[in-house]
Amino acid sequence: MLLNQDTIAAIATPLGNGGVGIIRISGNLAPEIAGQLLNKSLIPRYALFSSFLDNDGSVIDSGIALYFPSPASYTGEDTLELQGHGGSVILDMLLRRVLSLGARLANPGEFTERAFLNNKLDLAQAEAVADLIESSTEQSARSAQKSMQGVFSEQINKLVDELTELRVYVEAAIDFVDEEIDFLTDGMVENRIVGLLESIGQIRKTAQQGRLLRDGMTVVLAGKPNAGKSSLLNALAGHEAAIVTDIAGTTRDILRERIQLDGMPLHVIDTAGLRESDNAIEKEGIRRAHEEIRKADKILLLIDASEPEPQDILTTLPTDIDITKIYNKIDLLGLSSSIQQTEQGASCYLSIKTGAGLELLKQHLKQSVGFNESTDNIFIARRRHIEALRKGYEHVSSALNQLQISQAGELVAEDLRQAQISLAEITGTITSDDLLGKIFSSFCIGK
Ligand SMILES: Nc1nc2c(ncn2[C@@H]2O[C@H](COP(=O)(O)OP(=O)(O)O)[C@@H](O)[C@H]2O)c(=O)[nH]1
Ligand SMILES: [Mg+2]
Repeated sequence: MLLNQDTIAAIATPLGNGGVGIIRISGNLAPEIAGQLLNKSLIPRYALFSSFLDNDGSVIDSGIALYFPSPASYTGEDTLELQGHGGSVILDMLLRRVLSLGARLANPGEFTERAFLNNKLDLAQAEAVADLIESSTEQSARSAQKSMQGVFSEQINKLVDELTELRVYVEAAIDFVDEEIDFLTDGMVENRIVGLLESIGQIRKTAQQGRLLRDGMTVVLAGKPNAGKSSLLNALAGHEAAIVTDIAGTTRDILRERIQLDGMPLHVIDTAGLRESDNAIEKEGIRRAHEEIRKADKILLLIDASEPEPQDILTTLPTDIDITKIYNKIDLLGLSSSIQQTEQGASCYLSIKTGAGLELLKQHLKQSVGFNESTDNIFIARRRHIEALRKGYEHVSSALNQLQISQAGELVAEDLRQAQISLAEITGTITSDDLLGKIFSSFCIGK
């Protein structure tokens, strides 16, 4: 994407009335606009109290002007910031005056887009700027701050560097045909590929947590009819969202509730009970239940603790999604509530009816996103990043396969190159205009 030369301007503070309102101007015309607008000369990076003048010399407003000459500014361009009074009419008047001096209105995210194009920050950092502004919890704000400071990008850059180095080595091995076999079978390449897979796997895990902090975790309630799925939805939502009866097969449609657990966003989905059915409506409900289960970040499998374990249902659930078994109705058995962590996942014993164990379950849900723990190591991430990491991982896996099975140097090198491309999309060293347009257009104006 080419950097255009227009000078852009926008009100950077939110709409409405406030103590201070800020207008930002970025581009070559910024110093000239300052010359026309102010009655004093600017000193770079010094707060200058000045009048903001209209073209007839009358005073529109007065306040602080700040000038950041290129390249030491947010966008990397000459930037002028005007801090006036925060009323929408007065700010509009000032903005119109700035536009009359040659600036044009900035598009959403255009300041940050310029910062990206001028190498002030990479794409993951630019996205983190928007994520920081939009954070709805302290944890997501902290992890967005991490990404913005480059913690995520640093790890990606390290991976890309390692991939490049290894690819160059493999390509060199191909050129020395006689020695190719030695180069590729001495174990070094294989060890390094295995190491790369481990590193990508680790970063994927953290990124996945970061994405859940940003977007919220999707939890699907699944299980046999009458296990207590709808009761749990109501208990978590704190109101009667779903109909609860002792008639098996009450829930057919999918029910969705957006819930905050102490500030952690959670999407809870109630589904039809899983069982063999001849009823066309119930069958459709069960089909939809499976569809939601496949898309979940976590499955809560509701089990009536007073009944035998539903092995038949367990085998129909995806193996790559986290499952927590909820043994409900412990009040019928006189058991006390508890939660156990096993290799296969967690098991939680509770009674939705008496409320015993619900708090344990909530803690468990927060913990599985790392919400309760310190967010020291978590950086914010988006679905796009997870997808790029997944592709990168697959290409490196494929490289390992090529090496072990066919010892085909060219194919190994090609897989490593593809992995490099996938990962570089995260920081934006390789991107398309489409992607940039999509990312920056979702920003607010003035950022
Ligand atoms: N004794 C007891 N009954 C419960 C408990 N949780 C739910 N139930 C009852 O189990 C029946 C089925 O509940 P429901 O939430 O509709 O189950 P679903 O079919 O899985 O959605 C209802 O009569 C509930 O009142 C519990 O913890 N203890
Ligand atoms: Mg139900």
